Amino acid sequence: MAISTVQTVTSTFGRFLPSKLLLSTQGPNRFDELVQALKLALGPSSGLDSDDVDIEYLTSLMREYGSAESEWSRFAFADASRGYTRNLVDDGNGKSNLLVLVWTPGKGSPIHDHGNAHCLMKILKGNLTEVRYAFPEEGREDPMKVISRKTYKENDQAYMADELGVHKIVNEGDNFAVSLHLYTPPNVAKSGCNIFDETTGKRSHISQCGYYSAHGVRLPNAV
Ligand code: 2CO
Ligand code: FE2
Repeated sequence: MAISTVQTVTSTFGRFLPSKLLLSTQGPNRFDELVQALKLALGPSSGLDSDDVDIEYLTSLMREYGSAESEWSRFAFADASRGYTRNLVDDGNGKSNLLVLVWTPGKGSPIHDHGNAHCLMKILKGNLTEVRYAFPEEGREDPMKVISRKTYKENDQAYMADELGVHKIVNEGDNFAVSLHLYTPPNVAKSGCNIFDETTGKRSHISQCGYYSAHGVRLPNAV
């Protein structure tokens, strides 16, 4: 992108970014600023999974962002043949996975866990319903127990982790919905996750939770 005019801005996230940013005439993209702020908050690459991330601070950064579709639409690939698409935005110096998920109307995810990682979710567009279940005991065959059901709207935020159970997300609306998810550490990207059968609680391990696109580019043979 040509930078024809140089502007100086101090953004909302300015204290975490260099105080002067060079921006195109199109003005600041606050989504890109959020991505950079999250990356900075996670710290430099250490080659190790960090357990000492400040989830409250990451949550506050995501909360400060007010969704503007033009800012994130380049990551949002829709595919009505799937429940949802997983689109990689950033890997946070190897410390996280930041994904834009695009949810097909009337469809959703299987019930799944989060690989012992933190999951921060923010709605960018539309409404999404989360159904939480108690984490099923391994070896038992029982119908899964619903512990909560909540519908989130644009700019709402949620936190999920295995200690809170497992969940599925469903788009009950008539239009595609979009959400932003930060996972840290990136355990699921490395080792997959478990999905669960609602009627028996039986788990199956999914080793490849792949991406439909990465950094705004559609991946051929996406899983
Ligand atoms: N965890 C699911 C995934 O990454 C999406 S549901 O929200 O956590 O595919
Ligand atoms: Fe999830």
